Amino acid sequence: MSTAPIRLSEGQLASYHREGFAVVENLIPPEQVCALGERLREYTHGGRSADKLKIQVEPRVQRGELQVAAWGDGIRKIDGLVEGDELFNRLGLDDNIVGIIAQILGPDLKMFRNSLLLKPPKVGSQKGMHQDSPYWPIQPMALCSCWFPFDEATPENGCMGVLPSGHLRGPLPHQRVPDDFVIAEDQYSFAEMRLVPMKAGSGLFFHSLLPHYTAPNNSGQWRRAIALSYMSSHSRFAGEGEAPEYYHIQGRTFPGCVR
Ligand SMILES: O=C(O)CCC(=O)C(=O)O
Repeated sequence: MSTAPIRLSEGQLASYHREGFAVVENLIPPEQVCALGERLREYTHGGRSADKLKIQVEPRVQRGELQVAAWGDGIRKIDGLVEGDELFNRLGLDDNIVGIIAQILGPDLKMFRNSLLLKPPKVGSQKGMHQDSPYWPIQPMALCSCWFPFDEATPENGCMGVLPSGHLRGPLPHQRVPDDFVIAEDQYSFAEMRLVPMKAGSGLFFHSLLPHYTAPNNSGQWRRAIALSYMSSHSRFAGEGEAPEYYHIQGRTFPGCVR
């Protein structure tokens, strides 16, 4: 039985452009979320080699300030599974995700990055308020990420918090603080933040200039999520050195633009 593709309604699309984000419930079926979670656990807790993965450990674990029972309980981030694992590859090319991204960015698409963002219980630290584009060497600053949790994301375990319409302010001044790079505090108020609790498999689509934040996970529940970040193939590489080759998602490429 074929099911209708999931797309943003006109109202949701208008809301995305106005507020900088849109939530799509039941984006990924529970059995697929479960299979991805199991695959992830094989990498982090045994069964599959993690040697080729780009892994970032929680800073306090890395410095020896916090002990964890198993190596996988201290991981904060894993990059590049869409390129390196067939299950995650299918996710990066998923018709519903890519179809919605194409509604937002147009039909010619490259992937900028994909990151698993893990907040192990009692270990996962906060990610301070930031915009993604100031971290990224891509112009114009108009990428779109699909972020979805593998576990229910709650205020207690570190769901997303966003500053609605903050993307309309353009890039904001950021500053380095210990273990992070965040929007300068005088640029916003935490009171304006909207928390976005989400069920596992629901998707948050957000603009690369939308300020966002996640709290530390002080709960006893895991919060595992993935961020799939896409850009139009009309984008330009504005970083130092030779432009990398980005993962092609669909459509055309253009001379002088990201390859
Ligand atoms: O998942 C998180 O905790 C933070 C995610 C995030 O900040 C991002 O994807 O840019």
